[in-house]
Amino acid sequence: MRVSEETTTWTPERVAEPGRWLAEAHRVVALTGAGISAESGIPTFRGAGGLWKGRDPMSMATPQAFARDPEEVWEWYDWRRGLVLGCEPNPGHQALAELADLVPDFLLVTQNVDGLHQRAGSSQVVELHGNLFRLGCWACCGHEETRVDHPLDPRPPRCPCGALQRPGVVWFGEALPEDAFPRAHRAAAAADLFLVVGTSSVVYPAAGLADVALAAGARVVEVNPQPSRAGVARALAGPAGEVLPALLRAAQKFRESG
Ligand code: BJW
Repeated sequence: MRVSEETTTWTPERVAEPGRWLAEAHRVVALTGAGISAESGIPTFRGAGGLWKGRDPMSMATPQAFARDPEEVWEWYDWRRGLVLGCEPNPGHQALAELADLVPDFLLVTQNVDGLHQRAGSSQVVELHGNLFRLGCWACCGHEETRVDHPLDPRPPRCPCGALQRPGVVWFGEALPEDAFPRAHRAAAAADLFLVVGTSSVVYPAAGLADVALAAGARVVEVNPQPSRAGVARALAGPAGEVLPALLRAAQKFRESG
């Protein structure tokens, strides 16, 4: 559901109260999506600019596409690795890394595969959809490795078992990494405050986490230039790189004065 931007546009005044909620919360979960990396120069999946290197990401991010043409899909992911390596975390990533020091129990759950949260200094990150720099076995032998070099081989390299290797990300119809979703779900169910940042909230099961938190009585705060959710305690329409630092400052100010 799309919420009116007019009534939700962020201002320092509209951030003050959620800042207080943050300062008072014991258990906070932040769920991030592609929008938080947009200001670092990484395109989002849906909406304007959704064509990446002439390809629709939705048609590439499937096991069917890799089965049909592993070299094309591999080459596209390798191009994305290069793109991400040329980008830096932005103030939105950095604010979330700092929030972890403010809140007693903070968990960062991301749908992103770009590793920018870790590069911004977040140490506890649940990656629901894998990571661009991880490689897995297409035949599911269980072999995994991490490679940050770029470019990688022009064709999918071979796994030690002889099968092709594939990008270590989660494609449509595939299960999320073992433990990632149960951990995120447990944290959402126990959260006082749940932040939803830069996601269109259309991909499940990630999008359902905010509903889990809402049903358990948490306040949900959304940060997105085009808020995607109904039922939130506060929608802050604006870019994450501006709104999250303001939210962090508001929480810090409340702590210092309290
Ligand atoms: C800004 C901004 C700024 C811009 N600041 N914000 C229940 C109901 C219906 C369907 C399903 C269901 N449960 C499962 C399904 C099926 C499917 C699904 O959800 N389909 C729907 C699309 C209909 N889900 C799956 O298949 C999942 N697997 C699964 O459920 O497995 C079950 C299973 C169990 C056991 C055995 C086997 C199977 C897997 C989902 C995998 C998603 N993969 C991708 C690709 C990852 C790899 C890659 O990167 O290539 O993940 S798809 C893509 O979408 C990517 C993203 O993580 C994900 C979410 O996108 P996100 O992050 O929300 O980005 P956008 O572009 O959509 O939105 C960006 C937002 O940012 C916008 O709102 C902007 O306004 C905002 N923005 N600038 C803040 N500056």
